[in-house]
Amino acid sequence: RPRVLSGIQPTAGSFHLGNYLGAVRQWVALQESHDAFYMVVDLHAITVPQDPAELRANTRLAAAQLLAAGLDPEHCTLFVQSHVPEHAQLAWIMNCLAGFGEASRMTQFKDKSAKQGAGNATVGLFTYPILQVADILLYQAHQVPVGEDQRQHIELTRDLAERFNGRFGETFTVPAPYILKETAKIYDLQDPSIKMSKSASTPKGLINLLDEPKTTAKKVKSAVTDTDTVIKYDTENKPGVSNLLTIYSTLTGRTIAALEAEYEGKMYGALKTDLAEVMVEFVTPFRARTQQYLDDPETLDSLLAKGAEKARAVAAETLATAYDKVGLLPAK
Ligand code: AQP
Repeated sequence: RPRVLSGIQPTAGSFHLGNYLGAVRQWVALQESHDAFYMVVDLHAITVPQDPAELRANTRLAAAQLLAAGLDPEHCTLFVQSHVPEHAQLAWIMNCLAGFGEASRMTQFKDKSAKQGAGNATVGLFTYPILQVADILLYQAHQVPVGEDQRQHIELTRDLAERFNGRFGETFTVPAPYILKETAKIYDLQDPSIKMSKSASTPKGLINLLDEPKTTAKKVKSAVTDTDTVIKYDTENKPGVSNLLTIYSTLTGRTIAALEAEYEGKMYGALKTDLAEVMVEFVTPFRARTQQYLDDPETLDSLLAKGAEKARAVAAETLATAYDKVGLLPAK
């Protein structure tokens, strides 16, 4: 079975709709057809300041949400990144292979470091994409299911895998991004020209899956559309409406064409009211399931421990090969 790997940060507490539709939803589907490794990337989270107690709680919360979304530990390997020390170890090797210039070209670093103010970003934030390279290569992943914003990091992963293989001999699988066109980028509900994001979106533009369902309904109903009245998928001229149609279509499994036909001649209000209902139906059981997993932290922790053990078996083997290829003297 081909292998997939992906990760999500435990930073914001609740996942947002972009995380779910852009990434996690695909993870759930791929666990049936692929040898799937999914992790909560706590080492990535600390590239920006975190409160230690909150980070710990959010790491469990992220795992609980992944299970609530449908990940099944019998069908995938679910773990916490820091439980597998090989990630940091391979990242060092990759740091020594990556060029300063190529790392400097990562747009996410440019955006995120700008937010921290000149000179304040950590070195960890700068090398974040290189840690991501290690995350992926450790598992010899064939595909990486992510949102569009991660495409550049997957390209870097491919470049470094090829560079390593070229220099030291065939070692790493060169991975491909797995990005579904329809949901590659879910947009902010208040500003459909930017992606929905925990750091850039205003609270009204961001759908947190763990929000009170009535808050979610309100946000959907006050989504920005346009001054036209036609409900049609047209990302160029109608980005707000198109985003709502994408969300609606993905959550219900109905095609955009079917939705356009259903809403022909209807007002934007009708679309928003119905989508609000669809959203509430989705988030209500999601919240309840997340809470169930949180209510039993011992089971959750032991499930993560088992996941880490399975992940480590694969990661340790890859790391040993990489160390050997590079010429590090094995400890006797
Ligand atoms: N708006 C989005 N549309 C589609 N996919 C998205 N992803 C994030 N936003 C969207 C995908 O979610 C996965 C997890 O991403 P992450 O761990 O990087 O999450 P994040 O950084 O918490 O997401 P944000 O909101 O994008 O954070 P900031 O604002 O800090 O940049 C990834 O596969 C990502 O592509």
